[in-house]
Amino acid sequence: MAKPAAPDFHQLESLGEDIKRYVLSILGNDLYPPDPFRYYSGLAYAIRERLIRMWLATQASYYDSMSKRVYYLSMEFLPGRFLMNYITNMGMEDGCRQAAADLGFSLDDLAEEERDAGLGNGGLGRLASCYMDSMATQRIPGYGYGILYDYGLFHQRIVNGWQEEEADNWRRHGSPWVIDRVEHLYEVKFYGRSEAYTDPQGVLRYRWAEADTVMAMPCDILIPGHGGKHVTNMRLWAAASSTGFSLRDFNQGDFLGAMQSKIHSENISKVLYPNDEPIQGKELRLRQQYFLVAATLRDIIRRHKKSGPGFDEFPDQVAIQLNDTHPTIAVAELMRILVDEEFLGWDEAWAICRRTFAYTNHTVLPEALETWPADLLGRVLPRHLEIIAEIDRRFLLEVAAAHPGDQGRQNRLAIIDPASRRVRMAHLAIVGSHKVNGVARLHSDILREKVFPEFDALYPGKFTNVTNGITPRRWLLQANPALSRLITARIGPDWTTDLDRLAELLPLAEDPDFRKDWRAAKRENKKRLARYVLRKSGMGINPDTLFDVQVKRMHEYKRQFLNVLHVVTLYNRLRRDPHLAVPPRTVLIGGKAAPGYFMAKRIIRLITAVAETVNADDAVRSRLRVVFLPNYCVSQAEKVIPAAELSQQISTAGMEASGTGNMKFALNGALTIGTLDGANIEIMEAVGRENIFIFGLTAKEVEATRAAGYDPGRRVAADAELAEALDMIGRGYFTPSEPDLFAPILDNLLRHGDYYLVTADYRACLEAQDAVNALYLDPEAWTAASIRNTANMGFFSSDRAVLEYAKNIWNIEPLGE
Ligand code: NBY
Repeated sequence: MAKPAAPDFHQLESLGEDIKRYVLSILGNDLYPPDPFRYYSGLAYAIRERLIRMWLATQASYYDSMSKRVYYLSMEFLPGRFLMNYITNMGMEDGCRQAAADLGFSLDDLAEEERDAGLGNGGLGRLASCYMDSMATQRIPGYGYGILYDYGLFHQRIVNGWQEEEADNWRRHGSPWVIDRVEHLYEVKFYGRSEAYTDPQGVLRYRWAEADTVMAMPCDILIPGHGGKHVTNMRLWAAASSTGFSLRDFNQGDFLGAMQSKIHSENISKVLYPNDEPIQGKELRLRQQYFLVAATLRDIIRRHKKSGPGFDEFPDQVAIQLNDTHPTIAVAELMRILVDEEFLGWDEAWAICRRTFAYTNHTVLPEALETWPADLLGRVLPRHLEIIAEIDRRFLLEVAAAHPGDQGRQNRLAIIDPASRRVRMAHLAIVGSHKVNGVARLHSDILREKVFPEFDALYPGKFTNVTNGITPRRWLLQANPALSRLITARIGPDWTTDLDRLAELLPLAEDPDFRKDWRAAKRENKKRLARYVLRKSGMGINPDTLFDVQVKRMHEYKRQFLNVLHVVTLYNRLRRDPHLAVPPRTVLIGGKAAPGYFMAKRIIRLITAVAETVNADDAVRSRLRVVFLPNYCVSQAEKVIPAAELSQQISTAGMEASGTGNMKFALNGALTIGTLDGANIEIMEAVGRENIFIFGLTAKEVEATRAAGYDPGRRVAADAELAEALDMIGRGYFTPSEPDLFAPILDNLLRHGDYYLVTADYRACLEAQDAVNALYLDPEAWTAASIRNTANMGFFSSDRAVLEYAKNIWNIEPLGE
């Protein structure tokens, strides 16, 4: 039978009427006065309807193909805004612009009405969202699974120079993108006890008794691939109490007690944890993790059973990717289901588990490796602790067989640390997976050689690398229309799904006309950002200065402090010599500090203090400005990154697993100043050593420097400019009314050994900045380097990354057309 012609789901002729109808019928609002939020919502519902139709068609093709699917389990997704992403990926931009204009709005203004979905902390969550986009675009059958937090990452305000946190109630006015599936509730258990019993065949078995239950409701967010032919979805779980309230308590007259237990269960999906350190003892966080895992596995198994095959074929149908250790309790949960509920033998169940799971590690910071006290885990998930102990017992027999008599090795590798009685989630993830990957080549090498060498020896070939990637749809096509238009005009539109095609721009770096157009596009973006900064902070910045940007979470290892030292030094040089031959600069810094991270918050205060002083100083005002951008988030990144000319990626080498901001900037034609850390190394190899400013110690040198007992005092004594900058900060030059404000930062550096080696890399950083200045004074050379950056970034597409996962880890073929 001939295939029916693909239906046209877009139907843009009726869009204007649809929008009005939705404003009336779904939102129950008047069309007048024409409120932008109402019209944004109306447009969103009109898009949503078209999307749902396409998604239903995609689902049908999944079932037809019976293909293996990947389930990407992540406690965090950071999609940002949806509207423009849907519109660009579905190719509806012209129609939507017209419809908005007919209603008296600009599409861009309507798009600004949307609140970001900020259900993640930073790189890890954003990576998950880029991978969703690429899986949909590359037709890799898969789903994202996560939690629908009522409150995303806190909103940051700057008050008197300090960070203040506000709740991010992102769905206060509803969200058109979230589709509640009230018909598919699952029960999730907590607490209670593990109970042994003998089945009718006389076999000893275990069940989970006297547990509390919470209901998990699936909420879907649709993810259209580019070109709009394939739509996948993210299934996010929301918690609901199982009974409304406990009837037993109510009957005893304890209404408030009954309500309490209802609130207790609904708390589970209330709020995303910021990646503070104290998170690891938090019972609610553990309950969140299990909630995600239990509901997701139920859903996966339901789908598996519906499609027919038995459990021996489970790993041929299902791949589960653990986005860091946060969902690792899934290993124990799948074992529990297979052994306790499906009655498989332990060995059979274990083989299935290992073939199903794979684990991505995103950090080597020892303090960030997740562990849970065994007694806490055993109280919340009693049966799981038993299962983990049994996995551990069998695993340690394996270790003992490979290294007889080596008790030290057993202790080091044990899943449950015998000394601290803490469950090491990374060990459970490694033992329970068939592949473990790092997120950039250097990071994967460090995992294998430094962090988990004994696991690598035990399991040759298990450790692998997939360098991170970013979606070119959001991060170039959508965020940077000016540059995208220019690129498409020269090389056609196919780069959006085949990013290597950008290499066709390389010869154009030699073309003065093209360079002129390139500069004009960049300038348009800089003006757009200047308007944004003016709107948000009342501060004017000059688009004819060098835009030097560092935006990312605030962390000591990312060394925003090193950036500040450069700013202070530049300030001192300009005060001494107002005619210094350097280009005028605007330094923009943004990022959130975890609420409990004292030092990171202090560094924000330092940045705002330096900004106040510098910006008020008439002697340098046309040469140097410093801006702290409050509330860095995905939608802000979309404005900042296309306007950046210099991208600061200056972490202590060996500490930033990969970075993905670094990729977004280079793709948008910013030149990187950075260390040989994470993916910076691969970016350098791609764009060419002469088109990037690399400085500082390598990861190996960092290790050696620390091992030799680094003495920051000597370094400072030998460097007058460094000593001067530190002295000003330490003496309260920037905060005269509170001279001791930054003493803790200086103490860290000078009395506690400068762990992040800021002073060690200071001079090299300044020399690299001298090279930046020299090149920027030659606009033609700078522009050529900028073009070469963009042209060489093809490798960093998340399309390449997910195809690598599909081939090397998931064993999944993309679906055909
Ligand atoms: O993951 C980041 C890495 O720092 C970065 O180098 C890498 O590019 C990116 C993607 O692979 N890690 C990250 O963003 N981590 C978190 O956001 C995070 C979130 C929660 C917790 C810890 C870390 N937690 O303990 O709950």
